[in-house]
Amino acid sequence: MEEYFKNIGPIKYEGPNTKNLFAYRHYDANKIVLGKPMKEHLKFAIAWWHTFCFEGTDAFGGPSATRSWNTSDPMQTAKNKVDAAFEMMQKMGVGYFCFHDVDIAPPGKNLQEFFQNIDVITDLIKEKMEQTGIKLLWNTVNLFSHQRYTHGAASSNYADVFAVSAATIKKGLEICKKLNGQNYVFWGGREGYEWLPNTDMKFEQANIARILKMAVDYAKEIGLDAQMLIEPKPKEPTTHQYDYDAATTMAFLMKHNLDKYFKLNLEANHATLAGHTFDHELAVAACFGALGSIDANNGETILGWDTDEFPTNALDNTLAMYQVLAAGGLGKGGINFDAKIRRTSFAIEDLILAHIAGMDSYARGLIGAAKIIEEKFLEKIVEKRYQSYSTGIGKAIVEDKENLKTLSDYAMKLKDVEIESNHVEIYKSILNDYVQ
Ligand code: XUL
Ligand code: CO
Repeated sequence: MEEYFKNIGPIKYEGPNTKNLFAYRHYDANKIVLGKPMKEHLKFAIAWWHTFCFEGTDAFGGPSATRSWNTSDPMQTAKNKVDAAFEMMQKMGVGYFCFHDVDIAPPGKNLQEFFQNIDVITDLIKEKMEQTGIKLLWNTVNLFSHQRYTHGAASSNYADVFAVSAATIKKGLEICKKLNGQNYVFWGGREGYEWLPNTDMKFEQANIARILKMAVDYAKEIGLDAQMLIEPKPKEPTTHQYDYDAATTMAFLMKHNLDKYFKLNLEANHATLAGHTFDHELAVAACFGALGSIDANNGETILGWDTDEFPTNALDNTLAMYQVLAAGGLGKGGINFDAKIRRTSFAIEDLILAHIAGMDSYARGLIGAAKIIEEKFLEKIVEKRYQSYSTGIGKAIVEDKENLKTLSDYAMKLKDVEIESNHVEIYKSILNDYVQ
């Protein structure tokens, strides 16, 4: 078997002072943080598409990277990618992976051939999983790249496209069951509109809900107990994606009585595209008890679009991990690097270095967030801000003992309403002390 990441690894923790680029400086898998090892807080996953399929292309140019797993035979290439993936994950000590159906197997001439190819490759993946103990964090199906999905998948104006989408999701759920996936993801690729005046939005959303119900029913039928996840995104590729952000997606799920079956897979770059910070999206999901999993990356705010960079902003990651810890963790979810190397980082070792960068940055985030929690830095600020609700009239309000008439009587008798400053600048400055 060919070695793809030659002379590299195993990648070990060497601490922040190491000069070795091929070492973890902050991610120390077995170090106990808030009572459990880092590797359990940070269930990192490698994304097949960005790591083994992406070759550095952008809108202005073709591949910048050459990968030796590529051959003229698509099935051989797919098999080589399995070897490369497990070699990389083992060398890095990464315990999970994620993929779309199209990432792992060639399309063949028709759906039948595609599904056969998937069966062959998933046999191979299953074997490797058994040998290594590496797990499938989630899989999904790509219902957006093929020409047939030009007008959407479940939201397409063509019933045959809806049917092919259903068949593909059925296969996706079967793959998840076969590989014991912890989660199953729906990202609404082209489920949105290009131009509102030619779109029946209510009809399209009802059809998306229909296919999700079918998926829930089929998962039950085959005994799949993976957590179902929806991944919000506000735009790209459509002008307006229906699953705009966490709040919009929860409203959609609740309207269609699907909220008990789904949690959210939140992606940092999607949050910023929606005009939110990433921790905002995590907090919204947590409010609904729907914080499922993370697609870790960074957007480039100057460019604006979905650049899917590796996450290296320690403050952002600290605030994100704070939300995760405050919500009690991610359950079956994990931290999938939905991130790709820059076009200029075309060397094979960049795949490893970029993941080290992302893992170290999240480890910094975890350590900083744990310190915030241990020292109750933010908890104390929040507690103080809302203290008027812990006694007197405030307590009565949150205990639902008041109404507009009783509050009106109370308010009329008030001489002065006193409020205090937030002192936000100094607390923002002190927060920097927690960033590792
Ligand atoms: C697209 C995106 C997808 C999903 C899975 O922006 O994030 O890769 O994570 O389909
Ligand atoms: Co994503």
